[in-house]
Amino acid sequence: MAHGVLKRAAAAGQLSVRLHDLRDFTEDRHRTVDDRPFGGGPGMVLKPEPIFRAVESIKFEQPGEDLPVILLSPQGRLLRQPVVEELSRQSRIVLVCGRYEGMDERVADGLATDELSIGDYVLSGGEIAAAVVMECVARLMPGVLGNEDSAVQDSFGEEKMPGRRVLDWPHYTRPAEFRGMRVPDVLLSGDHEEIRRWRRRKALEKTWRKRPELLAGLTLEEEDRQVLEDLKQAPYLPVSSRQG
Ligand code: 4FV
Repeated sequence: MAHGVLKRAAAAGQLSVRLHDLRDFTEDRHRTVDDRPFGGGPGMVLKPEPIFRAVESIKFEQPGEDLPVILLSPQGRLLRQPVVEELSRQSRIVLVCGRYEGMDERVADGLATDELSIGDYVLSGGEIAAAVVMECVARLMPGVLGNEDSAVQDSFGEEKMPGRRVLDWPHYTRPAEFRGMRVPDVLLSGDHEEIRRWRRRKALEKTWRKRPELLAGLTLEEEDRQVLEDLKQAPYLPVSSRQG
């Protein structure tokens, strides 16, 4: 929160984050938030009561608000840019972060409105996953990104190819030649139409080579269909032998 996009979003009054310590919602003198799993097994499980009380205290502030309560866990649906755009349209969201082996299942069944995963791997806590969600959403807040980086040009950005989530085109900056590796001539040509076409082709090419599943089922415009046709014909040339 003290750096980068989240700091700028808070400074721009676009976003505020409150942290709620589950121990503040316990009633025993040991402020217990976890317990051993029913049915045995290793590790501990977060108890339901502190989580329910914490979220209900937030809901109590604005009765009637339909407040998204999102669990971060490997069991959640995968966080992707369309989900980030969806969340960025909400006025308020609650992110519930797990610890230990996870949370009592009644949190998912009886309190959460959604469950999100940042990827198929296991963290020690949901906080980093929550930070990923906050960073991605903050970047879409108006006035948060300086012109040095723009959400518009992002990979998967709706803007780049409306309706299509593709990988980014290659970016280059000075020097034009580095260790014998030259920047593609078209980018030095000043011919913006040619540059637009080159970038679109490169974004499609990268997506087709690295993430073909992103292109599945897409209706492509003629320009893009032609590019993919060419790619299918063109023998795959390793990176080093390709120029321009
Ligand atoms: C996770 C993920 C994740 C599971 C046990 C926290 C951990 C521990 N959250 N995307 N991947 N959570 O690994 O969101 O409680």
